Amino acid sequence: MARHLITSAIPYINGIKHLGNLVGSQLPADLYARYLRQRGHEVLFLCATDEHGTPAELAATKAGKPVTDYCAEMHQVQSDIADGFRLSFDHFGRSSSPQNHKLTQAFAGRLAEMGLIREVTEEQVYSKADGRFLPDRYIEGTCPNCGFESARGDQCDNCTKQLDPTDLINPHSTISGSTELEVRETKHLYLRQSELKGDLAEWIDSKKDWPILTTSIAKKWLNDGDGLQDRGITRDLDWGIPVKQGDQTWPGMEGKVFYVWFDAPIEYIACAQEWEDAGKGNDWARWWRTDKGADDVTYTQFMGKDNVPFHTLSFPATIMGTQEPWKLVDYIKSFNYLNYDGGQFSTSRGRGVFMDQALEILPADYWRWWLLSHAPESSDAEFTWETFQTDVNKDLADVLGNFVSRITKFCRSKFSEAVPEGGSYSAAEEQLVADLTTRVRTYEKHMDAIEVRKAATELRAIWALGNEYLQANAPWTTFKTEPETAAMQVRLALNLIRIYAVLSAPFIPDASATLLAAMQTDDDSWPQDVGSALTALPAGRAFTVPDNLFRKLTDEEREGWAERFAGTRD
Ligand code: B3M
Ligand code: ZN
Repeated sequence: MARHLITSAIPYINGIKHLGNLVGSQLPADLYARYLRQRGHEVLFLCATDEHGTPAELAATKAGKPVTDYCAEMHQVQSDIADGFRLSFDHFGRSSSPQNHKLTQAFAGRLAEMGLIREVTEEQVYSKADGRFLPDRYIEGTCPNCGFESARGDQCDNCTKQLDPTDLINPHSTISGSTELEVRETKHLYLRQSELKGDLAEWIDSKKDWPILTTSIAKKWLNDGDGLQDRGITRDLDWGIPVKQGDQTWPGMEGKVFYVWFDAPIEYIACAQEWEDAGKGNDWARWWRTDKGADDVTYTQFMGKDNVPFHTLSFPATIMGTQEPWKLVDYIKSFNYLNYDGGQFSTSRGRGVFMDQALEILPADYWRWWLLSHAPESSDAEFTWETFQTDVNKDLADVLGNFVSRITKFCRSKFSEAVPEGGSYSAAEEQLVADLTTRVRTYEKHMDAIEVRKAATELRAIWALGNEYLQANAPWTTFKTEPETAAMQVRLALNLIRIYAVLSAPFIPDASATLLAAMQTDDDSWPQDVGSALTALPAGRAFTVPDNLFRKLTDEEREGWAERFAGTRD
């Protein structure tokens, strides 16, 4: 039994995430956490909402609510949706928690002590009408690169060029619309991460087993062009963690807050403190401090590729720079993008399916199965309604669902609603045990390596073995001449349902629970030895025929959904 710390990138608070976000971090993290727990490991699985920064302030203003109320409400909304998708976080925290305030300020103080913070005076756009600086999304204007008229202060959405507020032509405040803007000097803190370049490069080089997607992005930022630049970690905003060094004020930094990307990853640690403070566990430090037992912990992070630079460089720099015994990540599993029906998911245009909408139209397992079995690991992937309909109908209804319904109904009609006795195995059963054993070992190998698609392919093949066995041995025919043999075949197949429930649980936890309940067992032990696992349900054990485990999606539904999610949501 090993100890595993697992975190998913923490979703921004400003709105509900789409399915591309879900499959890029939270969902595969949940798959892995569930799998490791089933294998008997001690797991701490954490996620939170990322609540600071201009997006949160602007969304609150748009909603006409104080930002603290807005964040509290949206945290609850995201938490409920996570429950709906059966994301099995041990704690779903908030980056605005008191724990994160304290810890973020402590990190900044320690980094200053280590000589890794410098103060920089820079020019920022100030709005007289609003009485404030206008960072990032608080300012819009014409893009100097492409002429797009609504480019934001941090980026042009049309040509994707990264911008500074001072680059914009004819800028205006997005708060008041005022064009009475001027450039003023303001002081900010920079993390001297360039000082840590050597340590970071060595650390990344030592991670030979990391996915290429992760290391290639890290190395690009480390070595390309500008290289690893020092990074501004403060902002002229009201909403955020006040800039302090530990519990001391920071002269000249009054009224400023830390940049959202500085405090967000620290929330991974603060979240463990929140977990402990909520009475859900004890000793957060055992997971995070190598001087308190965390050397034994394997720490795995999950995220989309756009978040990789912050997790391979900035956050490790924050941790290494303290020279304190914090746990560093051991493995970073990153994902490409999931596209939507020939284009991109778009939050601003409401294009694609968002997490709340997905749960309105189908139960979580349909989405979990499709998304995980198409996880964008080696390249971007695409959601289309056609593939969704075809795959769900085939894998879940025709292969798994059909196997379960065929064998339980046959047993009920020819024997009873209890596992029949029957004779002993013949060559076909021995062969099935051998084939299953090989496939289960391969499935474990892929799950251990977090090869999500490969694991799904193997699981699908394991389900198919059951149907192939029934097809080849046809207990409904055997029954007419050799009822004892048919009874043995049915006994084996009913036991196979229990094994399917156990193996499938990380992907489709609800269906798995339904199957175990139908088999009237709470024995969810992993099939270490497939042969003996096939005897877990003894002759005489009562069962019930589960109602349609998975239904088929119709053409009308598919067409309706394609139309509904083409993009209008505001
Ligand atoms: N909130 C970006 C995102 O949701 C950001 C991740 C933070 S992880 C510390 O994609
Ligand atoms: Zn542009």
